[in-house]
Amino acid sequence: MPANTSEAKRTPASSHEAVARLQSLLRRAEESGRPLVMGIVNVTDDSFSGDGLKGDATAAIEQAKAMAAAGADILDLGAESTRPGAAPVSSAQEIQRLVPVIEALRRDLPRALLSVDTRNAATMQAAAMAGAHLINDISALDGEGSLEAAIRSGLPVVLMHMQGQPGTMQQAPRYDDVVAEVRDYLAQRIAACRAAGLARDRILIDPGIGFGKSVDHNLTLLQRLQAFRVLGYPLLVGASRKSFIGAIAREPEAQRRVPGSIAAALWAAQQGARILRVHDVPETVQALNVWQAMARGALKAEKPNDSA
Ligand code: 9MG
Repeated sequence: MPANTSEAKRTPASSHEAVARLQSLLRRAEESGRPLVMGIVNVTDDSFSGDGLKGDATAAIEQAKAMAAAGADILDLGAESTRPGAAPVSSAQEIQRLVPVIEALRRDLPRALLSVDTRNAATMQAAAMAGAHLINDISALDGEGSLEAAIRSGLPVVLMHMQGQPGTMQQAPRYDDVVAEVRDYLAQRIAACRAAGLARDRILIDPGIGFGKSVDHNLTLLQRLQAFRVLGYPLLVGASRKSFIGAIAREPEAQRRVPGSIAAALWAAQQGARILRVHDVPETVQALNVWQAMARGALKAEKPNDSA
């Protein structure tokens, strides 16, 4: 069926449905000892295609479907590049790009859990109305009106740490103790969200690999991921294709950082990350399956009555 917005209905996920589905996935991850895979879907600007959607929307929908078929548990849809130096995108542009994609995916992939990567309050609201299930905010709901918008949406949220702003954050990142400072920041944002009425089961945390951090800051955070357990919230880690991998591997091309990204994903899984945000879904799923089978010592998980 062609991806056509005129056919797509707006079906906002109820707060209960969004939270229950996320919690059920997280429980499954906890029980199996294997993190969830969040596939990164970029809805960037492009020209119109022949099906009534902009070309970027069609491409994003196809990419999301391929990721879901390859085993992604969550699809993270973003319309603003947060790469250092990238130009900011207005909330109106973000909404224009994201809403048709969310609506089409709700119709075509009704079982997919849809996350929206945004730091704009208006986009959070529009995405929730269109049917998103999760808000992924790199500024931890610290932007104008974001906390209120997220609470009103009823959706769960990812609170991520970032030092500075995307345009300049990599110029001179500085910490006395990167683990303690990132952890304390997340603790403060959790406290602010809880005080404003965000329920405990609507919060996920993320140390923000690559966001205002040097290569060594990133490596220290990854080495000490377990230090975030004391906060008591599920941990999301996004290391995929990031520049610290390029620095270690001496690989300037982000697309050629897949092996390093998989190494980082497996490391984060071993350290207790509950969600891995990745570009390369089939490769990461295969690596996790092999890793998990070795940890189990068997091809398949034992069913409760298999041993009888
Ligand atoms: C949008 N985005 C880019 N990198 C990210 C990361 O590491 N975590 C989260 N939550 N979002 C990210």
